[in-house]
Amino acid sequence: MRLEINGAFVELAIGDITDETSDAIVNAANSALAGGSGVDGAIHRAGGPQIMEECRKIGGCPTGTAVITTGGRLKAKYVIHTVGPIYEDGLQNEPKLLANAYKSSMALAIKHELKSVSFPSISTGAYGYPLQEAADVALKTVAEFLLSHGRPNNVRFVLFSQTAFDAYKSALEKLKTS
Ligand code: AR6
Repeated sequence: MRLEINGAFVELAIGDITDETSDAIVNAANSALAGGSGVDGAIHRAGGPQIMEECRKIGGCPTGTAVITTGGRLKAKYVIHTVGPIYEDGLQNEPKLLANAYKSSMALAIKHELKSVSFPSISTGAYGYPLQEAADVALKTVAEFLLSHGRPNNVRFVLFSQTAFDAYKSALEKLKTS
């Protein structure tokens, strides 16, 4: 499923993000860049130790910001590590922090002249962000970014389950009609 925005494409897929061939895949990291479970664990396992070596040198990544490392053994050349908010009650600035995580990642992709970037569903696993709300924030933020920048040319959301795919599909359909 795909939507064109300002000459760029937003695409939804079901799959494992570590198989992506985009220029960069985005990691749902923690602010210590210490590695962990979920997509973070999968990326470090598939990409090998070089990614963690660079993370250690960088040292950390405050919530809502992003940093870039090698993709190590991954097909993707780079990993953009971003940190979404831990969801508490929705009143702790969570939507803004989640939007900032997507914006920072997109800005870093442009800075490095990357044409394609693949995102997981940030904050919706261990960090507990309600899936549909997170999907709405993710797609609205990416659409707004593409409207003003027109790049990166291809933004893919790689969802790990049919449920996640359906939530993002519904968010994409809302965008089409807005
Ligand atoms: N490919 C695509 N999506 C995946 C994959 C994969 N291989 N594996 C899991 N997901 P989470 P968070 C989905 O918990 O909520 C870590 O310990 C998963 O189904 O990975 O941002 C970090 O170190 C879910 O929908 O990230 C942090 O401490 C989504 O990815 C913390 O978890 C995000 O789930 C970050 O939590």
